Amino acid sequence: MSLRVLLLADTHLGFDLPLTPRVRRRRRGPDFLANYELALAPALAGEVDLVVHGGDVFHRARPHHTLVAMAFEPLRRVADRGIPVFVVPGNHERSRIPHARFASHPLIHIFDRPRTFRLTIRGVRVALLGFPYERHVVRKRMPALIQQTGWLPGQDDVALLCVHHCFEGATVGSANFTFRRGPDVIRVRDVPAGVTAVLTGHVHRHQVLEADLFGRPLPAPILYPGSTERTAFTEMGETKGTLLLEIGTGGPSGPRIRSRFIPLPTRPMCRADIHPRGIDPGALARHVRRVASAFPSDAVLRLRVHGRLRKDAMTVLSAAGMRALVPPTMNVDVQLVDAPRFRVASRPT
Ligand SMILES: [Mn+2]
Repeated sequence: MSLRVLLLADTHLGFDLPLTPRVRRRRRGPDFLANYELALAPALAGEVDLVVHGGDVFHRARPHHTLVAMAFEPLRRVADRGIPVFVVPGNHERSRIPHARFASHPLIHIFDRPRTFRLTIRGVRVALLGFPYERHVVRKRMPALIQQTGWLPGQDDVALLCVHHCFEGATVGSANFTFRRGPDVIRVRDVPAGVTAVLTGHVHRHQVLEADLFGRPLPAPILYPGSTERTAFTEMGETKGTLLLEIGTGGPSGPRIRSRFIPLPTRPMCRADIHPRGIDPGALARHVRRVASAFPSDAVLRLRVHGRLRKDAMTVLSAAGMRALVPPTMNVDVQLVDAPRFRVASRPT
Protein backbone atom coordinates (compact mmCIF):
# COMPACT_ATOMS: atom_id res chain seq x y z
CA MET A 1 0.00 0.00 0.00
CA SER A 2 1.34 3.43 -0.68
CA LEU A 3 0.31 6.95 0.16
CA ARG A 4 0.99 10.01 -1.91
CA VAL A 5 1.51 13.32 -0.16
CA LEU A 6 2.03 16.71 -1.74
CA LEU A 7 4.20 18.99 0.39
CA LEU A 8 4.49 22.67 -0.42
CA ALA A 9 5.61 25.56 1.78
CA ASP A 10 6.60 29.22 1.89
CA THR A 11 4.27 30.40 -0.84
CA HIS A 12 4.51 33.98 0.54
CA LEU A 13 1.32 35.10 -1.19
CA GLY A 14 1.03 38.85 -1.17
CA PHE A 15 4.71 39.41 -1.93
CA ASP A 16 4.88 42.54 -4.12
CA LEU A 17 1.11 42.54 -4.60
CA PRO A 18 -0.29 45.87 -3.47
CA LEU A 19 -4.07 46.08 -3.54
CA THR A 20 -3.98 49.66 -4.74
CA PRO A 21 -0.61 50.20 -6.44
CA ARG A 22 0.67 53.76 -6.44
CA VAL A 23 2.79 53.24 -9.53
CA ARG A 24 2.24 51.07 -12.53
CA ARG A 25 5.08 48.64 -12.95
CA ARG A 26 5.52 44.96 -13.30
CA ARG A 27 4.90 43.26 -9.97
CA ARG A 28 6.23 39.92 -8.87
CA GLY A 29 3.05 39.16 -6.93
CA PRO A 30 1.28 37.43 -9.85
CA ASP A 31 4.29 35.07 -10.24
CA PHE A 32 3.76 33.94 -6.65
CA LEU A 33 0.05 33.33 -7.24
CA ALA A 34 0.75 31.46 -10.48
CA ASN A 35 3.32 29.17 -8.86
CA TYR A 36 0.96 28.51 -5.98
CA GLU A 37 -1.66 27.25 -8.41
CA LEU A 38 1.00 25.23 -10.28
CA ALA A 39 2.32 23.81 -7.02
CA LEU A 40 -1.14 22.49 -6.22
CA ALA A 41 -1.67 20.97 -9.69
CA PRO A 42 -1.11 17.32 -8.63
CA ALA A 43 -3.67 17.77 -5.86
CA LEU A 44 -6.14 19.61 -8.11
CA ALA A 45 -5.80 16.70 -10.55
CA GLY A 46 -6.63 14.26 -7.77
CA GLU A 47 -3.23 12.56 -7.88
CA VAL A 48 -2.44 12.67 -4.17
CA ASP A 49 -4.03 11.45 -0.95
CA LEU A 50 -3.34 14.52 1.12
CA VAL A 51 -1.70 17.93 0.99
CA VAL A 52 0.49 19.62 3.59
CA HIS A 53 1.33 23.33 3.44
CA GLY A 54 4.39 23.82 5.63
CA GLY A 55 3.73 27.46 6.50
CA ASP A 56 4.28 31.03 5.36
CA VAL A 57 1.19 30.84 3.21
CA PHE A 58 1.26 34.63 3.27
CA HIS A 59 4.07 37.15 3.03
CA ARG A 60 2.65 39.58 5.55
CA ALA A 61 1.15 39.19 8.99
CA ARG A 62 -2.07 41.00 8.09
CA PRO A 63 -3.03 40.10 4.54
CA HIS A 64 -6.20 41.65 3.17
CA HIS A 65 -9.20 39.34 3.36
CA THR A 66 -9.44 39.22 -0.45
CA LEU A 67 -5.93 37.72 -0.58
CA VAL A 68 -6.85 35.18 2.11
CA ALA A 69 -9.93 34.24 0.09
CA MET A 70 -7.72 33.86 -3.02
CA ALA A 71 -5.26 31.69 -1.11
CA PHE A 72 -7.87 29.29 0.21
CA GLU A 73 -9.89 29.03 -3.00
CA PRO A 74 -7.63 26.40 -4.62
CA LEU A 75 -7.23 24.60 -1.29
CA ARG A 76 -11.02 24.40 -1.07
CA ARG A 77 -11.13 22.96 -4.59
CA VAL A 78 -8.62 20.30 -3.46
CA ALA A 79 -10.69 19.60 -0.34
CA ASP A 80 -13.89 19.46 -2.41
CA ARG A 81 -12.33 16.54 -4.30
CA GLY A 82 -12.15 14.69 -0.99
CA ILE A 83 -8.42 15.31 -0.48
CA PRO A 84 -7.63 16.56 3.02
CA VAL A 85 -5.42 19.62 3.39
CA PHE A 86 -3.26 20.44 6.41
CA VAL A 87 -1.80 23.90 7.00
CA VAL A 88 0.95 24.92 9.41
CA PRO A 89 0.85 28.65 10.28
CA GLY A 90 4.35 30.08 9.76
CA ASN A 91 6.24 33.04 11.16
CA HIS A 92 5.14 35.36 8.36
CA GLU A 93 1.49 34.95 9.35
CA ARG A 94 2.55 35.22 13.00
CA SER A 95 1.69 31.62 13.85
CA ARG A 96 -1.99 31.93 12.98
CA ILE A 97 -4.09 31.97 9.81
CA PRO A 98 -5.79 35.37 9.39
CA HIS A 99 -9.46 35.55 8.33
CA ALA A 100 -9.64 31.83 8.98
CA ARG A 101 -13.32 31.76 7.93
CA PHE A 102 -12.07 31.33 4.36
CA ALA A 103 -10.36 28.13 5.45
CA SER A 104 -13.42 26.65 7.05
CA HIS A 105 -14.07 23.37 5.26
CA PRO A 106 -14.48 19.92 6.80
CA LEU A 107 -11.33 18.72 5.01
CA ILE A 108 -9.09 21.75 5.64
CA HIS A 109 -7.21 21.35 8.90
CA ILE A 110 -5.05 24.00 10.50
CA PHE A 111 -2.39 23.43 13.13
CA ASP A 112 -3.72 26.36 15.15
CA ARG A 113 -2.13 24.82 18.29
CA PRO A 114 -0.09 21.70 19.01
CA ARG A 115 -2.40 18.88 17.92
CA THR A 116 -2.73 15.60 16.07
CA PHE A 117 -5.07 14.86 13.18
CA ARG A 118 -5.85 11.20 12.41
CA LEU A 119 -7.33 9.68 9.32
CA THR A 120 -7.42 6.34 7.54
CA ILE A 121 -6.58 6.24 3.85
CA ARG A 122 -7.20 2.91 2.06
CA GLY A 123 -6.76 1.11 5.32
CA VAL A 124 -3.55 2.97 6.30
CA ARG A 125 -3.78 4.77 9.63
CA VAL A 126 -2.12 8.16 9.26
CA ALA A 127 -1.38 10.66 12.03
CA LEU A 128 -0.33 14.22 11.32
CA LEU A 129 1.09 15.86 14.41
CA GLY A 130 2.38 19.40 14.51
CA PHE A 131 2.20 22.89 15.87
CA PRO A 132 2.22 26.46 14.55
CA TYR A 133 5.52 28.35 14.30
CA GLU A 134 6.91 28.70 17.82
CA ARG A 135 8.61 32.05 18.23
CA HIS A 136 10.08 31.49 21.71
CA VAL A 137 13.12 29.23 21.94
CA VAL A 138 11.68 26.32 20.04
CA ARG A 139 14.87 24.37 20.73
CA LYS A 140 14.02 24.26 24.42
CA ARG A 141 10.27 23.94 24.00
CA MET A 142 10.28 21.15 21.39
CA PRO A 143 9.75 18.21 23.80
CA ALA A 144 6.84 20.02 25.49
CA LEU A 145 5.31 20.95 22.13
CA ILE A 146 5.47 17.33 20.97
CA GLN A 147 3.81 16.25 24.18
CA GLN A 148 1.06 18.84 23.69
CA THR A 149 0.20 17.36 20.30
CA GLY A 150 -1.08 14.35 22.24
CA TRP A 151 0.56 11.99 19.76
CA LEU A 152 1.89 8.69 21.03
CA PRO A 153 3.97 6.29 18.97
CA GLY A 154 2.75 2.86 18.02
CA GLN A 155 -0.86 3.70 17.18
CA ASP A 156 -0.53 4.59 13.51
CA ASP A 157 1.01 3.14 10.37
CA VAL A 158 2.41 6.51 9.31
CA ALA A 159 3.15 9.56 11.46
CA LEU A 160 4.05 12.87 9.81
CA LEU A 161 5.40 15.71 11.93
CA CYS A 162 4.33 18.98 10.32
CA VAL A 163 6.09 22.20 11.40
CA HIS A 164 7.68 25.43 10.18
CA HIS A 165 11.17 25.51 11.66
CA CYS A 166 14.92 25.22 11.20
CA PHE A 167 16.45 21.88 12.06
CA GLU A 168 20.10 21.13 12.79
CA GLY A 169 21.96 20.67 9.54
CA ALA A 170 19.65 22.70 7.32
CA THR A 171 21.55 25.04 4.99
CA VAL A 172 20.77 28.41 3.43
CA GLY A 173 22.31 31.15 1.34
CA SER A 174 25.10 31.48 -1.15
CA ALA A 175 27.64 30.86 1.63
CA ASN A 176 25.89 27.62 2.63
CA PHE A 177 25.23 28.69 6.21
CA THR A 178 24.39 25.64 8.33
CA PHE A 179 21.94 25.89 11.24
CA ARG A 180 23.48 24.26 14.29
CA ARG A 181 22.76 25.46 17.80
CA GLY A 182 20.64 28.62 17.77
CA PRO A 183 17.61 28.94 20.04
CA ASP A 184 15.44 28.77 16.91
CA VAL A 185 17.03 25.51 15.70
CA ILE A 186 15.38 22.19 16.59
CA ARG A 187 17.68 19.33 17.58
CA VAL A 188 17.16 16.34 15.35
CA ARG A 189 17.19 14.06 18.37
CA ASP A 190 14.03 15.81 19.61
CA VAL A 191 12.08 14.34 16.70
CA PRO A 192 10.26 11.54 18.52
CA ALA A 193 10.93 7.92 17.63
CA GLY A 194 8.11 6.51 15.56
CA VAL A 195 7.75 9.59 13.36
CA THR A 196 7.93 8.54 9.69
CA ALA A 197 9.05 11.91 8.32
CA VAL A 198 9.24 15.59 9.20
CA LEU A 199 7.44 17.88 6.75
CA THR A 200 8.52 21.46 7.21
CA GLY A 201 8.71 24.91 5.74
CA HIS A 202 10.73 27.97 6.85
CA VAL A 203 14.02 27.22 5.09
CA HIS A 204 13.49 28.42 1.53
CA ARG A 205 16.06 26.15 -0.08
CA HIS A 206 14.74 22.73 -1.02
CA GLN A 207 16.60 20.01 0.86
CA VAL A 208 16.15 16.61 2.43
CA LEU A 209 18.10 16.01 5.64
CA GLU A 210 18.97 12.38 6.19
CA ALA A 211 21.92 12.65 8.59
CA ASP A 212 22.67 14.62 11.76
CA LEU A 213 25.53 17.12 12.16
CA PHE A 214 27.94 14.20 12.72
CA GLY A 215 26.84 12.31 9.64
CA ARG A 216 24.84 9.68 11.53
CA PRO A 217 21.68 8.64 9.69
CA LEU A 218 18.40 10.08 10.94
CA PRO A 219 15.55 7.71 11.76
CA ALA A 220 13.15 10.01 9.87
CA PRO A 221 14.04 12.28 6.96
CA ILE A 222 13.46 16.02 7.35
CA LEU A 223 11.84 17.30 4.18
CA TYR A 224 11.98 20.90 3.02
CA PRO A 225 10.21 21.52 -0.30
CA GLY A 226 11.61 25.07 -0.18
CA SER A 227 9.68 28.16 -1.19
CA THR A 228 7.62 28.17 -4.39
CA GLU A 229 9.17 31.47 -5.57
CA ARG A 230 12.35 33.37 -4.76
CA THR A 231 11.75 35.86 -1.97
CA ALA A 232 15.33 37.18 -1.79
CA PHE A 233 18.55 37.38 -3.77
CA THR A 234 20.09 34.80 -1.45
CA GLU A 235 17.80 32.34 -3.27
CA MET A 236 19.13 33.44 -6.66
CA GLY A 237 20.60 30.13 -7.75
CA GLU A 238 17.91 27.90 -6.25
CA THR A 239 15.40 25.89 -8.23
CA LYS A 240 11.97 26.26 -6.68
CA GLY A 241 9.34 23.57 -6.36
CA THR A 242 7.36 21.14 -4.24
CA LEU A 243 7.83 17.61 -2.96
CA LEU A 244 5.76 14.61 -3.88
CA LEU A 245 6.13 11.93 -1.23
CA GLU A 246 5.44 8.29 -1.79
CA ILE A 247 5.09 6.46 1.51
CA GLY A 248 5.05 2.68 1.22
CA THR A 249 3.53 0.80 4.12
CA GLY A 250 3.10 -2.84 5.01
CA GLY A 251 6.77 -3.74 4.62
CA PRO A 252 8.63 -5.61 7.39
CA SER A 253 10.79 -2.61 8.36
CA GLY A 254 8.06 0.00 8.74
CA PRO A 255 7.01 2.66 6.25
CA ARG A 256 9.43 3.59 3.49
CA ILE A 257 9.42 7.10 2.17
CA ARG A 258 10.54 8.35 -1.21
CA SER A 259 10.43 11.98 -2.24
CA ARG A 260 10.45 13.51 -5.67
CA PHE A 261 11.12 17.20 -6.22
CA ILE A 262 8.79 18.82 -8.74
CA PRO A 263 10.38 22.03 -10.04
CA LEU A 264 8.39 25.18 -10.69
CA PRO A 265 9.18 27.87 -13.25
CA THR A 266 10.81 31.06 -12.03
CA ARG A 267 11.98 34.15 -13.86
CA PRO A 268 15.75 34.59 -14.09
CA MET A 269 17.16 36.40 -11.07
CA CYS A 270 20.36 38.29 -11.87
CA ARG A 271 22.83 40.66 -10.31
CA ALA A 272 25.07 43.20 -11.99
CA ASP A 273 27.84 45.33 -10.56
CA ILE A 274 28.70 48.77 -11.90
CA HIS A 275 31.39 51.28 -10.90
CA PRO A 276 30.18 54.59 -12.33
CA ARG A 277 32.77 56.88 -10.70
CA GLY A 278 31.81 60.52 -11.05
CA ILE A 279 30.16 60.21 -14.44
CA ASP A 280 27.37 62.56 -15.37
CA PRO A 281 23.70 61.49 -15.30
CA GLY A 282 23.44 61.08 -19.05
CA ALA A 283 26.45 58.76 -19.22
CA LEU A 284 25.20 56.85 -16.18
CA ALA A 285 21.79 56.34 -17.78
CA ARG A 286 23.41 55.00 -20.97
CA HIS A 287 25.63 52.73 -18.93
CA VAL A 288 22.72 51.33 -16.91
CA ARG A 289 20.67 50.78 -20.06
CA ARG A 290 23.54 48.87 -21.67
CA VAL A 291 24.17 46.73 -18.60
CA ALA A 292 20.46 45.89 -18.18
CA SER A 293 20.09 44.99 -21.85
CA ALA A 294 22.53 42.11 -21.38
CA PHE A 295 19.96 40.29 -19.20
CA PRO A 296 16.74 38.53 -20.20
CA SER A 297 13.95 41.07 -20.56
CA ASP A 298 11.88 39.35 -17.86
CA ALA A 299 14.75 39.21 -15.35
CA VAL A 300 14.51 40.19 -11.72
CA LEU A 301 17.64 42.30 -11.66
CA ARG A 302 19.61 43.81 -8.83
CA LEU A 303 22.02 46.53 -9.84
CA ARG A 304 24.85 46.91 -7.36
CA VAL A 305 26.40 50.35 -7.66
CA HIS A 306 29.91 50.75 -6.26
CA GLY A 307 31.79 53.89 -5.30
CA ARG A 308 30.77 57.46 -4.60
CA LEU A 309 28.21 59.00 -6.91
CA ARG A 310 27.54 62.52 -8.08
CA LYS A 311 24.47 63.93 -6.36
CA ASP A 312 22.71 64.51 -9.67
CA ALA A 313 23.15 60.80 -10.51
CA MET A 314 20.53 59.90 -7.93
CA THR A 315 17.57 60.69 -10.18
CA VAL A 316 18.89 58.13 -12.67
CA LEU A 317 19.04 55.49 -9.96
CA SER A 318 15.68 56.32 -8.40
CA ALA A 319 12.85 53.83 -8.88
CA ALA A 320 11.23 55.99 -11.56
CA GLY A 321 14.58 56.66 -13.23
CA MET A 322 15.40 52.97 -13.41
CA ARG A 323 11.99 52.06 -14.79
CA ALA A 324 12.67 54.40 -17.69
CA LEU A 325 15.89 52.55 -18.53
CA VAL A 326 14.89 48.88 -18.43
CA PRO A 327 12.20 46.92 -20.27
CA PRO A 328 8.78 47.13 -18.55
CA THR A 329 8.85 43.34 -18.20
CA MET A 330 11.92 43.53 -15.94
CA ASN A 331 11.99 44.06 -12.19
CA VAL A 332 14.97 46.08 -11.10
CA ASP A 333 16.29 47.24 -7.79
CA VAL A 334 19.35 49.30 -6.96
CA GLN A 335 21.79 48.69 -4.16
CA LEU A 336 24.29 51.41 -3.36
CA VAL A 337 27.11 49.28 -2.07
CA ASP A 338 29.21 52.08 -0.62
CA ALA A 339 26.32 54.15 0.73
CA PRO A 340 23.94 51.56 2.09
CA ARG A 341 21.95 54.20 3.94
CA PHE A 342 20.80 55.68 0.68
CA ARG A 343 19.10 52.67 -0.66
CA VAL A 344 17.05 53.98 -3.53
CA ALA A 345 14.60 52.39 -5.93
CA SER A 346 11.55 50.48 -5.04
CA ARG A 347 11.21 47.84 -2.40
CA PRO A 348 13.76 45.09 -2.75
CA THR A 349 12.30 42.32 -4.82
MN1 LIG B 1 9.21 31.73 4.59
